[in-house]
Amino acid sequence: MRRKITVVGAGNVGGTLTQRLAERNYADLVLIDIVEGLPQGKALDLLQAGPVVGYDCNITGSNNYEDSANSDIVIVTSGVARKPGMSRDDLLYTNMEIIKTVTQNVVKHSPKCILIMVSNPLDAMAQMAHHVSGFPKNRVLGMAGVLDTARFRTFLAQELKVSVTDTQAFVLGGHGDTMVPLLDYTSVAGVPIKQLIPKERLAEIVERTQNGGAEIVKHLKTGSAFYAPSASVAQMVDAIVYDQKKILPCAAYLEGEFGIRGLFAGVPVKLGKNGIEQIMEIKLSPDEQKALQKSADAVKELVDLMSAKMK
Ligand code: LAC
Repeated sequence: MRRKITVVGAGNVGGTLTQRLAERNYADLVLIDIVEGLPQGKALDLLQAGPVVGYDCNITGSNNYEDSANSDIVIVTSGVARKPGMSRDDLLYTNMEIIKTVTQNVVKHSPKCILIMVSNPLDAMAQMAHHVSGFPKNRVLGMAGVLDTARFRTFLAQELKVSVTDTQAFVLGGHGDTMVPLLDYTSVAGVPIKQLIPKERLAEIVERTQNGGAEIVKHLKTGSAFYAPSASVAQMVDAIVYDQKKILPCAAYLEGEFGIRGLFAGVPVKLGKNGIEQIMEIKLSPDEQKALQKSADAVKELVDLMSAKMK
């Protein structure tokens, strides 16, 4: 049987992600949305690009989760996006209801899938999906670290006028302005970043990374980023589909790792065919550990708000 991947949410992230996955040609795809016609129209349009681009996977658009049945991987992009001036946290109550319903539907039809969460506030929504699904922790993860790291790498490459492919970095923590770029694990062609960029300038680049999503929302005015977010998800899907055992920063459920318990936060994980196969407990400096804890505390605040609302 062909591999099957479902993308829930046919907005900009979902549509662009479906295009990226179609062009990889490794799975049949289902695009689901509650808006009638939107997933059908986008799926048909993508299908008609197949003869030109050279992919032959099936792409179905639907408003019905039955069409997503028995998916191997389900990516959830549903929910409202930020408007200028809003933080990701401002989306909490609206998106938690959406994610609850979506997760119930996904689980009902694809009980064995790996669930990748993309909706914001990311870590809280991953926590919600984990809770509602009852899935083991290796099968629920969130996309944010790859995106945040990509932004950091882009800015570093711009600063040094080098290829982005030469930059290596890790951004951990929650997907919010408390995220933690790890400078000791950041390098350019193997040269530690601290040798290449003065401290003050590096701090500015870190700050721009932390506000990377908001910078784009400010430009777009009517929505948030989608090219880099969808590319980041696609890299995670590749790691799972090809069982690459790739080390990527992802939101994962922590049970004591990095001193964090019972909470999702962005950490380096090994991604393979079983989803999260290992959490890499890399060594952090005391400052970084403190910053990661602060970031986890920010996630905890949101999780507590959700728990109170659900009672
Ligand atoms: C961003 C939003 C999607 O970081 O969280 O662009």
